[in-house]
Amino acid sequence: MTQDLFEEEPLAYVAPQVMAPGAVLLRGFACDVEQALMHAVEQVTAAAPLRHLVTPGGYTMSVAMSNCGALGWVSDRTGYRYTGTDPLSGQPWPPMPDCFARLARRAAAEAGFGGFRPDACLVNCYEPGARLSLHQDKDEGDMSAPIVSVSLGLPAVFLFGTTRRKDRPARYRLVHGDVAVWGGPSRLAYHGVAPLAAGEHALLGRQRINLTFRCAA
Ligand code: MD6
Ligand code: FE
Repeated sequence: MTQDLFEEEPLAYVAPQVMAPGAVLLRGFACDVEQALMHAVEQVTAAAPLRHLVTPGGYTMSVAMSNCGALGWVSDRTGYRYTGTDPLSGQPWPPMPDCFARLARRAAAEAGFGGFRPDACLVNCYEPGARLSLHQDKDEGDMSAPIVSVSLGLPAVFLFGTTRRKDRPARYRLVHGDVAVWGGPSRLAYHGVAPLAAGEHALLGRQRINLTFRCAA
């Protein structure tokens, strides 16, 4: 038997893999709760549908987004910001499912950030070709809290740089169940996602779902 026979198999979580000071990958950390997460994603996106936001520069994002929790991240021609209501419905964002909050808290603690209580979860849906250009997450009120990012479905190449835009980012292949956490000295690291390759995931089909947890208030 060779290792590559198992290339797409989710690994059981072992230990953090360090990307940079304050930034780790927890490989397979979300695998044991995948069914609960998927069910919750369906509930959230039924109440607050995935949509393609427009950037302040006038581009339509290739990633489709929704939110849950007290605050949700939105973009339009006037800028990026967090809102308490979904601009599509005028209603509050759906509450953060317990399985989301528990996983995010557990992942942050594993990465060395105890007491993480996110108030915002961005749900990102990537179809083949969708990408996210290099950026910093800097619209949040609490920079002492980390970002926790959960990958489900098709694999993606995650780009993770430094706090300087000009530094070439490292590339990490994220698969179903992987969790990335960045905070402390890496909280403002530039990061992004390379164009998603086509494929078919056993549970999610032709898409990647990413859940990004923040303390936004
Ligand atoms: C990811 N997403 O999809 C990482 N940041 O793996 C992000 O970094 C992100 O999707 C800010 C706003 C939307 C995002
Ligand atoms: Fe980001």
